[in-house]
Order: sequence, then structure tokens, then C-alpha cells
Amino acid sequence: MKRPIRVLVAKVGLDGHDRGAKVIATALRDAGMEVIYTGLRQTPEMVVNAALQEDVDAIGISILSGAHNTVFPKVINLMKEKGMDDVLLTGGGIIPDEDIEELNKIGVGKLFHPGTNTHEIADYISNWVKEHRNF
Ligand code: B12
Repeated sequence: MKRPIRVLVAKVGLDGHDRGAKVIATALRDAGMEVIYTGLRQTPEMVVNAALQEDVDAIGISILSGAHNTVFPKVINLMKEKGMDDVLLTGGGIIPDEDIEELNKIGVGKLFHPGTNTHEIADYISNWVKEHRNF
């Protein structure tokens, strides 16, 4: 690859569960990716604007608060509005399987449960980006 994969890791909502986001940000950096971590309490608009400005290959959202069915559709719709069709939206946290299925149907990528090995997540992002983005 000519350049490292760029990923925006974001925490949307008002809760303070940032451990998973920080673990993922560190794991993706260790896997050789360039990671921008937004910090806590971002809105979908802030996340998508930051992703556009930073020209990322993937957006990763961490959600443990239960707000996934509100947040992911908002983010994917904003991405579509801005023409970010070749950017991956992925994430993880406390998200039931039936909700993951519905979110996948509207274009959200894989969502990972607690306990997922971080290598699996890094491999998924890396393979998706190689397949869908022009390097
Ligand atoms: C630690 C913890 C806390 C800590 C948070 C510390 C911190 N700085 O993060 C503290 C004590 C502050 C806390 C507080 C609260 N918590 Co809490 N907390 C937890 C707990 C026990 C573990 C979360 C954790 O850190 N796991 C370790 C990390 C590494 O794992 P992870 O985030 O799941 O990440 C993995 C995957 O999910 C995935 N992933 C996660 N993010 C991302 C992002 C991307 C991009 C990708 C690809 C993958 C990915 O990959 C990671 C690696 O495998 C969970 C229960 C649980 N079993 O998850 C409850 C839990 C999340 N908390 C809960 C609640 C209710 C609260 C409180 C509201 C309790 C209260 N009444 O006060 C408060 C909220 C306070 C606040 N202001 O936000 C609930 C949420 C319920 C819900 N979703 O409906 C849970 C599920 C407990 C429960 N069973 O009820 N909590």
C-alpha cells in the first residue's frame, strides 16, 4: 500500500464509556493505521464533518449506551448526503444481533461485540479498505 489506512474512531452520545474506543484506537495504530480519535460526546454531524476533513477510509463508532439505532442511521445518512459512498462505517459495543442485522441492511458494515479480538477488527478494516478504496 502507498499510504497507511486512515480511520476516525468516534464516541457519540453523552455517556462516558470510552474504554473500548481507546482500546480500538490503540490496536489500529499498532496495526499500522493512522487513527484520529474524536474524544467523548460527539454528534453524528461532528463525526461526519471530521471524517470528511480528515479524508479517512473508515469511520468506527463505539456505542455502549443503547443509542445505536439512532446514531448509526444518522451517520450513514449524513455520509450518503456528502457522497462518502466509498467510506466504511463500522463499530462496536453493546448491540444486540437483531439490531446489527437491521443496521447492516441500511449499509452499516460489521459491528463487533465485547470480547472481540482486536486483530479480527484490524483485519476486517484493512481488507475492506483494500477491496473498496482506490490505493
Ligand atoms: C467499564 C464500564 C463502565 C465504566 C466506564 C469506564 C470507561 N471510561 O469506559 C463506568 C464505571 C464509568 C461506567 C458507568 C456507567 N455504566 Co457502564 N459499563 C462498563 C462495563 C462493565 C464494561 C465496558 C468496558 O469498558 N469494556 C471493555 C472494553 C474494552 O470493551 P468494549 O467497549 O465492549 O469494546 C469491545 C467491543 O465492544 C468492540 N468495540 C467497542 N467499541 C468499538 C469501536 C469500534 C470502531 C470497533 C470496530 C469495535 C468496538 O471492540 C472492543 C474490543 O473487543 C459494561 C458492561 C459490559 N460487559 O460491557 C457496562 C455498561 C456498558 N454500563 C452500563 C451502564 C448502565 C452504566 C451507567 C449508566 C450506570 C449508572 N447507572 O450510573 C454509567 C454511565 C456513566 C456515564 N457517565 O457514562 C450498561 C449499559 C446498558 C445499555 N447499553 O443498555 C452496561 C452494558 C452494563 C449493564 N449490563 O447494564 N460503566
